[in-house]
This record gives sequence, structure tokens and C-alpha cells, in this order.
Amino acid sequence: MTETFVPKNIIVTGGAGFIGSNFVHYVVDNHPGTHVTVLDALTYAGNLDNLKGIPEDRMDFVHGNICDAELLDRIVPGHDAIVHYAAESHNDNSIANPEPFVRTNVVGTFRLLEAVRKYDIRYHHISTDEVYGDLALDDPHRFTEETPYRPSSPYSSTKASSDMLVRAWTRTYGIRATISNCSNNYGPYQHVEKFIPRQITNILTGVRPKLYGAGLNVRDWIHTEDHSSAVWTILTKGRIGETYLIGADGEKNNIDVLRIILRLMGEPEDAFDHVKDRPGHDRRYAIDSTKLQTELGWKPTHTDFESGLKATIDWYAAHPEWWEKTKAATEERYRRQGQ
Ligand code: NAD
Ligand code: TDX
Repeated sequence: MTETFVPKNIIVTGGAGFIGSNFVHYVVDNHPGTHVTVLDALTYAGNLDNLKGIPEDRMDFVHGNICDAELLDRIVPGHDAIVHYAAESHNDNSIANPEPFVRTNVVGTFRLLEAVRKYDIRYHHISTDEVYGDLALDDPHRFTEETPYRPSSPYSSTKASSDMLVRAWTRTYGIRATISNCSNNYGPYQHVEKFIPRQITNILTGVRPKLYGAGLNVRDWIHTEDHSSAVWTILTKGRIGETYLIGADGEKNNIDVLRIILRLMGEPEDAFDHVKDRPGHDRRYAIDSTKLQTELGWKPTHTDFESGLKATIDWYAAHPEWWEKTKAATEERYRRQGQ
């Protein structure tokens, strides 16, 4: 299927975070005709180092908040699309303090939608499989675009709210929007608060990994580069008003992922601690990405989880300067939560 929209000048919100910065690198490396403006508030999760090495003529950086309507009035004109990654993204933080999640994820999305409506530009909304709640471990079904919304955490309920705003603005005002709901990402530049980087950097610093509860919860892992290629495919070929689920058939339970990490890092597979479980912890996520694959012809390329994980371990081992600054404060926060 050919591209129906060829973006020349896009805004990427949250482009200094984990998945947003990987997307910016992907666009710069693969689509020379597209200029990127990153709009990012540089919260604890944003890091300009994630964008190092990008040529000046390919990217501008705007330090600002998506909730700032006046700022959006200044920067949106002249762009032909917004790809919206910016969010408060961590479930555990949302349980400790939900307020920033409502502000950024709900109000921030509202502000962007109003700007999209005013300046009549294309909009792609990045969301998560967590809006669908969870599945039983033995449920033969996976999430599809038809699965009813049933979010369980403060984080996922604010992401679900933002999806609903996009759907309403599309139907009522006719904005040109698409939505994608992706499964758990892994790869370089992921904050050390998240499961995989937390355990890798624990091992690198001589701390035992921490597994919530029994560790039987299942996540459906996808390499962040495959997420980027899927988003580009939807932005350029997707049907307006549609939702596409993104996943790469990567279901694994947490204890198995942790044992693989330990083995790849030369540690005994039982060298970890069980800690307090997450309140309301979703049991299992699983994505059926048939629609994206058959309608738009997208395919993941990182299909060997172990080799993707090995490359990710190597990246954290080679870049201690990137994560050492945030590691101690993150672990202190977890220690206070008993995790
Ligand atoms: P992240 O926490 O690593 O990065 C978020 C970025 O957004 C940071 O750079 C931060 O500074 C910026 N930001 C936060 N609030 C802002 C505001 N008010 N204004 C401007 N910038 C702001 O997050 P991530 O893991 O890269 O997730 C990116 C997006 O992908 C989110 O929308 C998330 O819901 C979605 N998502 C994540 C995953 C995953 O596995 N991490 C899976 C599916 C979907
Ligand atoms: O130390 C830990 N020990 C542990 O067992 C941490 C940090 C997590 N876990 C468990 C909880 C989850 O079952 O690992 C699993 C993954 O946890 P997170 O990395 O916090 O991810 P999750 O809660 O699944 O959400 C992620 O995927 C969907 C992203 O953070 C979200 O932004 C995305 O929407």
C-alpha cells in the first residue's frame, strides 16, 4: 500500500523521552524529507542526551509544556502533523500521585486537539494496550480494536480518557486523527524506573533485581524500533478515524524475562528478590495486530526477543553516564514504597 500522506514538517511531543526519542531517530535516519520539531517539557523522564547526534538541519527543539495553549499557537502553524508521545508514563508513579497524569495525559491531549482543530493539521495519538484492562493468564483471546475499554490504574485510565477525547474530536469536529495502542516497549533510552532497565542497572550496580509478587504477570514485549516503524506506517498510510493495535507476539511473564536477563548477564537465575506487589497489578496484556499487518502491510523486524534484550543490556552497560544520574533517586523512591 502506498503512502497517502507525506509529512514534511512534524511536531513530536515527548520527543526527549524513551519512545519519542527513538521515533525521532527513526524518522531522521529513514525519512530524509521530513523535518522534526520536538516539543518536550523535560520532566524527570525527558533527557536531551537522547537526541544527541541528530543534525541541526533535521530537528528543532522547543522546551515547553503541551498544556500551554499560547505556546501551541506560536509553534503549530507551519507544521503538517503532530505525533503525540508526551505523557506521564509510569504506573507506579500514577499510584503514588495521580495528579500530573490527569494534567498531562488528559488536559495536555485536549490542548493539542484544540490546536489541531484550529490549524487543521494531521494528528497521530500514541496510546497503550493498558486501556483494555487485563486478560486472565489462560484466556485464549488477545486484545483487538473491538475490545471494550476497561482501564485499571490511574495511568491507564488517563490514557483511556485521552483516546476518548481523540475519538470525540474526530467525530464531532472532523479532525484528521488516527490512534495506535501499543504493547510494552523495550530498547535503548528507557528510564531506569521501568522493569527491564531497572533490573539490568540493578545487576550492573551489584543490587539484586526486584520482582513484584510471584512474577507471573505477562507483558507483550515489542522492540521500540518496531513501534516507530508501525507509527510511521499509520501516520502515512492509515485511514483517518481508525485505531490500530501495535504488537509483535512477544508475550512473556516477568519471572521468565528476569531469568533471561540474569542468564545473559552471567548471574544465577535465582539471584533476585520478590518484593511487594503493585496494587491493582494487571495480570496479562496481549495484542492481536492483524489489522495493522493486513491492512497496512506492517511487520516487526526484531522478532528474536533474546537478541533484542542482549543488545539492550549491552547498551546500558556501555552508557553508564546516561543512567547513573537518575538511578539512586529512582531506587530511593522504590525503597520508600517497599519495592
Ligand atoms: P517517557 O516517560 O519515557 O517519556 C515521556 C516524555 O514526555 C518525556 O520526555 C517528558 O519530558 C515528556 N513530557 C511529560 N509531560 C509533558 C508535558 N506536559 N509537556 C511536554 N512534554 C512532556 O515515556 P515513554 O515510555 O517514552 O512513553 C511515550 C508514550 O508512549 C506515552 O504516551 C505512553 O503512554 C506510550 N506508550 C508507552 C509504552 C511503554 O512501554 N513505555 C507502551 C505503549 C504506549
Ligand atoms: O521493579 C519492577 N518489578 C516488576 O516486577 C518493576 C518496575 C516492574 N515489575 C513488573 C510490573 C509489570 O508487570 O514488570 C512489569 C512491567 O512493568 P513496567 O515496566 O512498570 O511496565 P507496565 O506497568 O507494564 O507499563 C508499561 O507498558 C505499557 C509502560 O510503562 C506504560 O507506559 C505502557 O503504557
